[in-house]
Amino acid sequence: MMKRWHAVKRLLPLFAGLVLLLSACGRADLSALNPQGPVAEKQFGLMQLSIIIMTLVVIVVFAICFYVVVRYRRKPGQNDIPKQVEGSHKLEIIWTVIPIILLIILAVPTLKYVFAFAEDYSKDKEAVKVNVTSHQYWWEFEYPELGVRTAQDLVIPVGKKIAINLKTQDVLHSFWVPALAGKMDTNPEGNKNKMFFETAKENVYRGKCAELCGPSHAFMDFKVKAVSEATFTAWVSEMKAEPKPFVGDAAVGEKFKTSCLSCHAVENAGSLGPNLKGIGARESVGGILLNRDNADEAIDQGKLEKNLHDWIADPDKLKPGNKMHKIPLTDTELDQIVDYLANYKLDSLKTVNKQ
Ligand code: HEC
Ligand SMILES: [Cu+2]
Repeated sequence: MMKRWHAVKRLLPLFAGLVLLLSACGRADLSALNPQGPVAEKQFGLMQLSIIIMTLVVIVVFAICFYVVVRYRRKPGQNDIPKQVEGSHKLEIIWTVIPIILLIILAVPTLKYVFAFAEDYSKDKEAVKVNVTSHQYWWEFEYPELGVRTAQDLVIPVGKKIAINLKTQDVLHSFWVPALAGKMDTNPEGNKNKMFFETAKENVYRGKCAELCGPSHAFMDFKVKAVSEATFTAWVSEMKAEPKPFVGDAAVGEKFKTSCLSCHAVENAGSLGPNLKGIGARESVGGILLNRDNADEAIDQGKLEKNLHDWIADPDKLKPGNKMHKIPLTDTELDQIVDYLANYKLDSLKTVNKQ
């Protein structure tokens, strides 16, 4: 009795660890096990189907195994070799046919959905088209039919199919929003992958790069911001409007133009670095420095300013190997640039950001 208790006590940290580990599963904004849209739901259905079938197989096999071990164990005084069953047609047919039937049960819905998920909505008038371009280590989102470009936060309307066209600017990456759809590789131009998803729930979903792509791969996070259709329309017109002029000293504005806008854009143009239009309304800086901890809170202006400050002061420290280098700035220049960016808000996202 004492001994058994000791064993349990020794295993306690392991159990506690497992509980802690598993309790992190199932976040509605990050988990494939907590699907938030029809594509993810069907994919979750496939997972459940295979887990149920596999569990039944394990239970039956183990039950038979235990039964045989106990029922046919060697009895005291038993020295003869039991009846051998090798070459039994009956048994061989049973253990060939049952797995085939199970595989067919798995294969039919899997194949059906593989084709359904490959459906191309890029010509569908109702769908919102987005060209996703992955970069080491950030995400660019272009809405070709709307004439809008943004980065890091993919803003989508609820209830509409989002037709995604994937490509990479450099190495292979993989686009993954676990709560909305399975992952898909981003390939170089000429070999585009397509996918789609939708959600009915307004929320901020977390996305990840799911293909090891360099030293800062683990920091290549992004968000999908699902908003109402009205908010989305307002967001699009705001994104198409003229960029907000620099506030602060003219000389700092000039410095911002020459030192920062050589790589960044505040217009709807392609650029070497992420588009900075409306950066004060984003969920994060650099994809990883969160401006609020969850979507029911307001964007924390203090956090946002600190994040911008930390990022601009030393980007390589936060994301080793990224393509933005440390730029020599005076404190005044840094403060004014942070102030401009942190207050570059978007009215359309005000309620979404709970301001
Ligand atoms: C050599 C090109 C280059 C220059 C010059 C440059 N950046 Fe960047 N910047 C980048 C790249 C590339 C990224 C994306 C880094 C990543 O996440 O991997 C970035 C990211 C950022 C981000 C985060 C954007 C987001 O969506 O979260 C901010 C803010 C930023 N830069 C501000 C500045 C400011 C301010 C300056 C001028 C002082 C500047 N950058 C100069 C290339 C540049
Ligand atoms: Cu990556």
